[in-house]
Amino acid sequence: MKIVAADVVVTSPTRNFVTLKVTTDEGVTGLGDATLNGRELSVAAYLKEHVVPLLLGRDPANIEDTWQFLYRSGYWRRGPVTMAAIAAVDMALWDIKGKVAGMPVYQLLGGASRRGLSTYGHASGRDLPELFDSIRHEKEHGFSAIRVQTSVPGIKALYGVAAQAQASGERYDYEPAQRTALPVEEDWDTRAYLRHLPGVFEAVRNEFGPDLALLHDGHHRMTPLQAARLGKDLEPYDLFWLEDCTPAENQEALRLVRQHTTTPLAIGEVFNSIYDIKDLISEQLIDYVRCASTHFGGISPLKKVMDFAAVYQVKSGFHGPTDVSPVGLAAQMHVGMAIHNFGLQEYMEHSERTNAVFEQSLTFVDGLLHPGDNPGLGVELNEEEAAKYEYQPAYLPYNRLADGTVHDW
Ligand code: KDG
Ligand code: MG
Repeated sequence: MKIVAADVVVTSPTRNFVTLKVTTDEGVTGLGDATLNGRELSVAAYLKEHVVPLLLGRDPANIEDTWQFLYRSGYWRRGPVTMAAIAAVDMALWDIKGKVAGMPVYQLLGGASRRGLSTYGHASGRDLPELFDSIRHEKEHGFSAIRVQTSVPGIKALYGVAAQAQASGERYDYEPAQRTALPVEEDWDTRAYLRHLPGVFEAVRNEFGPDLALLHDGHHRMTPLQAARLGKDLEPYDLFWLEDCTPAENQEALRLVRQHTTTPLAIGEVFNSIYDIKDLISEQLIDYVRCASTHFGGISPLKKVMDFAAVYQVKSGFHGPTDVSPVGLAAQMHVGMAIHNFGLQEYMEHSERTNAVFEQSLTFVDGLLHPGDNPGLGVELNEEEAAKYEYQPAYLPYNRLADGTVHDW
């Protein structure tokens, strides 16, 4: 079998997605996700200009060889653009392999290690009543693990907090980050945040009891010492994990955080290769790997990093926001089904319009996500629907401190 075409589809059904569709001479097609939030067209161009010409004529069966060829022959290794492009090819080839075999990809990765994937939902509120409402809503939706993000007095706009309360009965705005034609400025004050957050978790624990798994995303904003203090202050509330407590590019920081707290740590959503995370795993400085199939080079490296992590009792907590497309989500669901050291899957649910563009076999029942048993990844692209939605320039926000200094967002 040979690859005869590889097309890059950019579509924006409520948000931008970059999808690679690989076609073989036998008419089998495979899909891959190459979406890089806020920098989408750079990956589309990388694929079109530098990867598609290399794929034509190759045997789609040789996934590992193609991965190594794209990684090594480019000379300029790693980086989010390169690795998202390689990820899309890797996923598309696994999709094709599954379709040819007549099996879902998780079967090719070793078969199911569980009935389905435990997931976490997202709650936020500008005050405690709003936050409690939001948590109740997520619980009713089937989640038994919930990420809690809250406003902080004195900070106007805060990561992960919806700007409006949900109207009763309506789905919650899970991913409230502003997306605008130019980046909007938000404000930040770490001391105010550190003072406020433990009280919120105390109130949530008192209201919802000890069973509910609670998570929190620090979104890279603290120094190691601040993160260590927050981890300690949150210990009485028994978090499932504290995510991205320090900027991810300084992995040394986690050594200090780890020395001071037993709050479990999760990191990796912005990592794109094993070299970003290997020391964190082998030194047991983290508990959960947050890497996403889309930004980590695809299914092949995600499976490998999790097998490596298994040696150190480190589990998965793959990044599943809505900027990972349904194809990327499916790819990591198949990995999550197969590995022994699965931990928890982030699940943000895509919009109805997105689900019309990406027809999926996934199921979500009683908090358990399953990729379905269709051959391959279980996602098909409805190209007519995709063509309806043109690319929209959409930047993430950024932060400034009170004195005007740019801070991590
Ligand atoms: O593109 C950025 C988002 O994916 C990120 O802000 C979401 O941190 C995030 C999360 O944990 O889902
Ligand atoms: Mg995060």
